[in-house]
Amino acid sequence: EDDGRTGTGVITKTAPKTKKPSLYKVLLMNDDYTPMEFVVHVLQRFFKMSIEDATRVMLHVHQKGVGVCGIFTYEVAETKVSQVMDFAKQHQHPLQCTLEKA
Ligand code: TYC
Repeated sequence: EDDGRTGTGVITKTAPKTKKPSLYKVLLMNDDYTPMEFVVHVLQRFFKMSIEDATRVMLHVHQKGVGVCGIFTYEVAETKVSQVMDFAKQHQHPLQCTLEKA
């Protein structure tokens, strides 16, 4: 600050606030009924994965029970979860997708 009058004020510069947004993992859960091809399609459609990456992630979830589809800001992660859940529901598959703080 500077009082603009006497010219004796101390000038203090504060660093610009550049708060990094918190990141969230979008998780896919395994189940016994959703077809493997449907899960691969979901990963390609909503997470822009190649067929090779989508197949890898799908098989990981199938074998381990859960897997990470991607890491995003809260708003993007929440949108992905909604899109996947809506799409699964439309096709009457019990596929579950959730988010978790990274
Ligand atoms: N376990 C399912 C099957 O055998 C395939 C599957 C994989 C389902 C991943 C959900 O998130 C999932 N048809």
